[in-house]
Amino acid sequence: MVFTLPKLDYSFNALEPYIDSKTMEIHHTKHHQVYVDKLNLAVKETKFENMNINDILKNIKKVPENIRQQVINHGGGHSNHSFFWKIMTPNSEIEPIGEIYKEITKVFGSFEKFKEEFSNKALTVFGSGWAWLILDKGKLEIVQTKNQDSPLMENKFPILGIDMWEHSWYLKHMWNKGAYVKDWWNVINWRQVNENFKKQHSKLFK
Ligand code: MN3
Repeated sequence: MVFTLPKLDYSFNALEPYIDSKTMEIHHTKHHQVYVDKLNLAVKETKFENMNINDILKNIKKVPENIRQQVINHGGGHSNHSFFWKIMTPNSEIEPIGEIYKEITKVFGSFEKFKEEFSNKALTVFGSGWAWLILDKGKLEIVQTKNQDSPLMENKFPILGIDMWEHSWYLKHMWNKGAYVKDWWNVINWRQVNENFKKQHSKLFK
């Protein structure tokens, strides 16, 4: 057991009423745990056991073909979910703060316009996948990825992301995924999102 399930910074019911307690519990202790377990199985007795998952994903072509797809699926799942838990909080600022506020306003015109564009990207994920705000060579962009594919595999750095697999909302919102996306905006940890942006940005422009 090398990769482990990260602890949540808040309790399962902390994101109520927007994300329900049962969904959080199952999502974290069952779904995410399976990604961790299957990743461990895939990299067992290889050098990848001792590496950081994000570094592995950034260099995915160096992973031998016989285990590569397993690492993409379960390593991506582990990385994406670890990221996702961090960008949510019961103490959301509701609107972006700091540097990311300035950049979002600059690139998308306003926070409202960004929110609309991002929500649209999330709602048009067909099948299972994610919508992301990423930095691509220093530029903010909204993209989708399929399944558990990580933006890191294309050298794109996640700043904000939403899980668009049905397991993220079905217990509470059922068929109404629009309601899930709408609710999700109330639990974003903009402090963390701003840190994600500053960290990647300073790496690029130092
Ligand atoms: Mn999920």
